Amino acid sequence: MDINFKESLARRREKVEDLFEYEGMKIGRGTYGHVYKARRKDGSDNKDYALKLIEGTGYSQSFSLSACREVALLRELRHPNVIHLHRVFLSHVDRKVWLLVDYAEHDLWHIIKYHRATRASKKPHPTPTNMVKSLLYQILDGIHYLHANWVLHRDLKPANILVMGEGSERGRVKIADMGFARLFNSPLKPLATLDPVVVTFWYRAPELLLGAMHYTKAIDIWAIGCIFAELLTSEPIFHCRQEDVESNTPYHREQLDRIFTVMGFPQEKDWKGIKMLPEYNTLISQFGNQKHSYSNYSLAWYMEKHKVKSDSAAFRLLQKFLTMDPTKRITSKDALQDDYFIKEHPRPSADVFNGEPIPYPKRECIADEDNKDDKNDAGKEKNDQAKEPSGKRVKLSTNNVHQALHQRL
Ligand code: 0SO
Repeated sequence: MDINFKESLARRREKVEDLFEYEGMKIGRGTYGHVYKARRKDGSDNKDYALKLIEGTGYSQSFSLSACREVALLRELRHPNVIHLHRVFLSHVDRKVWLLVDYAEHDLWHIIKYHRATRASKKPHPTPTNMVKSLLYQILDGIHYLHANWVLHRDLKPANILVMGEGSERGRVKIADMGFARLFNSPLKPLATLDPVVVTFWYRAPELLLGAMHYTKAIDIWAIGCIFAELLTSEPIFHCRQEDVESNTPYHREQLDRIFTVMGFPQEKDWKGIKMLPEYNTLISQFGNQKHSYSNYSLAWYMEKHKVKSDSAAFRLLQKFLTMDPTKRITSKDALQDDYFIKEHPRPSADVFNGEPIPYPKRECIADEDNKDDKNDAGKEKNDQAKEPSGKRVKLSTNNVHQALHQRL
């Protein structure tokens, strides 16, 4: 490229640090990079934004291909319940990519944790029932949009469901992805081989645990069922001791045991395709002669224990999400039309907080040590939630990545 042209481009290029104030405002850190809370310096709006910094690692010429993927995906999507990418800043000199996205003050991981903590107190208050309904409706709306566009989420869990705080979008769900699982685009790709990391399989559909080769919409729907149950009870429905992942297998005996202890053991008449799954033989050899010990368990019994009536509209819909046979699971489209939303009052609201004061604490800033060795800290930020290993770094010329992004932007 003409050197003068290149220089004039560099001069005219807007810099993130000239337009946004974010110093000392780090709110998230992980293997993916860093997230800052940010404000426009010119005050042209008074909104908060999140700035996600994706760094090429210290190794020169090495760059994460995931940055490319994330930008390519997010710039195509626009829906009120999916995180919005406002802008991308490329900083050529230090080879950084900055994504300017919505700032959400809350997320379901913190919201559920808050309500769960109140149970130990004198006056427990579970998540309000109208809030549960509005949350579920907006999650389904966002997922229906993604699925209609053949985008599968693949890692739905409470930490990825953000909720907007005070402002013009108060109480609106934004589906996001902190972006760990996405780096493993095949469900069979081992989460191991990197550092021993703690991962949760609580939101994983049974067919994945039995070795299904592809992600499907039904896998996202199972996860939504798990989140719905957790909102209703403040308890992760398929809670399981967290394993250190060192095996290469998708099969996790303890997680399957937990699912059967809630749902009962799957009967072949209910799930015809189960025999075709790669780990079916493992399942039968390990559970075959004890499957009768699960015969007293059912979702209805589990939910009744947690004070959710099995003749309620909420329970009937939950059962349609948490159906073992993925081909029989409800779709997001049908779920949006369910009696729970259409017939039963109250109707879901645009502000999930329903105009009530928001009791949840705001996000706290974390120390910005500016260190290069965040990899070791990544596993410590949330001790009750999935930790997934660092991104697969792809050797690429940084210049090529910047060029690829420039062509599309
Ligand atoms: O706000 C954030 O963090 C705190 C801690 C403040 C909550 N982080 C903002 C993350 C923004 N990125 C994001 O949501 N990415 C993303 C969304 C999605 C869909 C599926 C919901 C559309 N995918 N991704 C995504 C894509 C993430 C990572 C990669 C590599 C690709």
